Amino acid sequence: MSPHADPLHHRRMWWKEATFYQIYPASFKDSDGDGWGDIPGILQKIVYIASLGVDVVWLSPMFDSPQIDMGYDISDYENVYAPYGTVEDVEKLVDACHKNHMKIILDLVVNHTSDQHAWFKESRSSKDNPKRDWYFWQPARYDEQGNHMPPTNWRSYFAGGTWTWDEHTQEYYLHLYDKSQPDLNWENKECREAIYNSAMRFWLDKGIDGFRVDTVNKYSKVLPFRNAPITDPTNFIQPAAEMWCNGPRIHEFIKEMNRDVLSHYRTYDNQPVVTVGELSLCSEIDSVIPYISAVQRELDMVFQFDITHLGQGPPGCNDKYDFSPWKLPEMKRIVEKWQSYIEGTDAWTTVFNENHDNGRSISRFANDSPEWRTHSAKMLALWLVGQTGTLFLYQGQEIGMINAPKEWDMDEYKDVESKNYWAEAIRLAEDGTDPTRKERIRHGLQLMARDHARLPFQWDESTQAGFSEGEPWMRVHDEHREINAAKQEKDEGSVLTFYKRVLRLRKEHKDVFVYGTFELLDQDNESTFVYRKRYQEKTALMVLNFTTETQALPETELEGMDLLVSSYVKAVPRALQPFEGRIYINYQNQV
Ligand code: TEU
Repeated sequence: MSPHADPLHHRRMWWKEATFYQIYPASFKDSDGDGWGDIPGILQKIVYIASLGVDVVWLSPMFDSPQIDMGYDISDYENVYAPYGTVEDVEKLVDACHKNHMKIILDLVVNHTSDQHAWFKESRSSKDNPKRDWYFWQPARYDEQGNHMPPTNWRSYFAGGTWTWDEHTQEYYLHLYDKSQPDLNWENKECREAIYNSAMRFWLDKGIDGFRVDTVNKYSKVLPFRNAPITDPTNFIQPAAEMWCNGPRIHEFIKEMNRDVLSHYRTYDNQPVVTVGELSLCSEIDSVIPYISAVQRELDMVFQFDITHLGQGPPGCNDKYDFSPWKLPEMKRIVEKWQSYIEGTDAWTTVFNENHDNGRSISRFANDSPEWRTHSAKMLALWLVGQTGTLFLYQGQEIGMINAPKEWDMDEYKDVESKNYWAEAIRLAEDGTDPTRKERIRHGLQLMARDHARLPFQWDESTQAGFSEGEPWMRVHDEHREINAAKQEKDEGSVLTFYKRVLRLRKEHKDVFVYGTFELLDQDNESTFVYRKRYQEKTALMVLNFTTETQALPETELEGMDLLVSSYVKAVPRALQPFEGRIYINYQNQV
């Protein structure tokens, strides 16, 4: 056997080979003209989704919610946000996915609820309410003047502190995100049981095939609560991730969730249900593996976010949107790390570069100008499909959607995080703490704000891009007449046609693309990204040009290899054209 025989010792599983497609319900398709996407809208597009060649739909939260954080603030797990439809509509969607040979997973958002959830309303009603302990309540501390102070100095994700004072019962409650998103207390067994019943079993019983598990590493907090060390002397609030990320009981909680709930369910075609956890602020391989090592029976896989943090300030600090320019070798190091870390383990990895929490990949990682954006989209498609792990695409990626135009006013940004960072920037600039902050944060938001991914899907060239007959909740991209699905469906050279083709190729050669070992070949090159994949005797070479200039091909690596696909209609000998991507493959001794 060659040294590359069965390199990963990985059992083949349906979810490893599947391509997932994330749908953000607010922005996909509005069927009734109220300006909000909805479930019947998704149903209208089910044939389109299936035609992409994806295997699983991941539906972002469609639960009842006041929408302070776009549905990640849930007020009732067992109901659907009325503008999106009804529970019956979701049942129809589950059915339609299955009839079209796709599975469907929902978002499981159980680190926190909305403050409008009945559980929190009860909890906040009195100190002796039976659900008081389902959330984290703490008495105030007092400063020398006798003013009440929050129990700790922690900074929350969306700018601001993690504690909000409740007048009624004279205590603070904890929220890692917005003040409308109080954290559930997983230490309380009754609370965990309620979560399992309401957020999980309710939907699993309706036939869903698994979950994307929101903020999966934050349920266990370091107790008793204490201050985070002061790393930002200009502020009272301090980055405090170590107080809630990968906390002392986290693995116990996830194991319980798996053992008591998930392990009792199968997919519609009688396979194990799937989980993919959102593992933020976790860059140490040794801390990631325990969540996904198969013998641990926790999660099947996780999203690790080093790639989407490229160019951002340290996560959890007030610098997230203070853009720092990066060079290609940095990106390559990240990809190499998270491609190869599962080798020799029983864990599994994921491949993605977009989701609803990030700017569009073309705008961030390549070039979104009219001249280069189509080439950029196709090159990035090859960057993705060659990589080992489960592939996740985000709606609109397949037609090369790009960030909102730079000319847009900050008022067009609707996201709570963008708004809070922008308000903070204005405050810190105007009080003289950081005079250039506004310009820097505006630039960062133009590149990386979560809003960019939330623009309405561009279906066609009509006034609202075919998204809605009414006024969309978020402005439609000015370029929608150029970038839209209808136009691309008819065009052999479009990003959409290319995506369909390369997703098929990924399946045809899944041994080397999905399961192969990864080797980076040009670490220090700032213009090209060349990586090799191997599976037993089979070899593939991905050659990607990240510049607007022609680049040389790595000729010696190409010996004995055949061109499988180029992102240009016509690949020229000996040179990679601007933003061209190619895949070469060695068919000899094919397995
Ligand atoms: O995000 C969790 C999270 O902590 C970050 O990884 C994420 O990047 C976020 O944008 C904070 O900057 C999840 C959801 O994906 C996000 O949309 C929600 O806002 C958040 O949870 C709270 O539920």
